[in-house]
Amino acid sequence: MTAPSLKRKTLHEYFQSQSPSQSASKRTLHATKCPISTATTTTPPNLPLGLSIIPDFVTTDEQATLLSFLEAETWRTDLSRRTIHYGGTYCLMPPKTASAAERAAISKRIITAQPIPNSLRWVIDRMIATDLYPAGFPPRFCIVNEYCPPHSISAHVENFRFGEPVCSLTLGSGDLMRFHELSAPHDGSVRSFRAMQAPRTGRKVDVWLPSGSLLVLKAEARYMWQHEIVGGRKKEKERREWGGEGWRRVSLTFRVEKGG
Ligand SMILES: O=C(O)CCC(=O)C(=O)O
Repeated sequence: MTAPSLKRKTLHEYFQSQSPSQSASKRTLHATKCPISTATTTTPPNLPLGLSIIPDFVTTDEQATLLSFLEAETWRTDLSRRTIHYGGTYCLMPPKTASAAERAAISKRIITAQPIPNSLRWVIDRMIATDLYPAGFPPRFCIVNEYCPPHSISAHVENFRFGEPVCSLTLGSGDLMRFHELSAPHDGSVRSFRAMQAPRTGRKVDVWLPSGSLLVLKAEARYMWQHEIVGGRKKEKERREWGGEGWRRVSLTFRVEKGG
């Protein structure tokens, strides 16, 4: 019997042939203790302008329904954390030989992916009912990220190809999101390593994302602050303290095309 390859799939391989649905072990919703007072973390005095958090945007039962639906979906494994891209995939890695013009074109490119499924439609309807998006211009893009204890997402600003707001729903365990203020707008992607070149002012703010909450990023918070989920060994230990062995956050980040 051949051992399964441990090599991560490349983005290219994914879009040549969709991988079969990964057998997903049944995971249960796991309560997390908020590490510090929610009042001080969700509304720190220096909160980036345009950032808001709607607590309890979905109920615990709704979270369980969403998580069990997502579990049966096809997940990508080309990063350390599992992801699903609905609507399209972007922030593509340019070949080393690409010219500046080719790089700029690639950074704007979106490869069509399966549309946001009907089972997630009610979340969009609720965001419309909350006046986050107009009914005639709902988000068509959603990235699902699964974070288990050591996982992270590097600091970045959402691609300027998309408009605002960018909304991220937290399912399962809560976590901290770190924001870094920039001195100028910069949407260099993590994949191209350009996100690391963004000009930071040095101001950073940690914001607690409670389970079931919706993070809303508009204006400065969307364009002038990078957001990051810090992972690694120290964070892994903290997450186990907050949520035990079952700590797991799944986020759904919705994006809308510009022009709405
Ligand atoms: O996990 C989150 O809430 C944010 C995800 C994110 O920033 C992304 O997918 O680009």
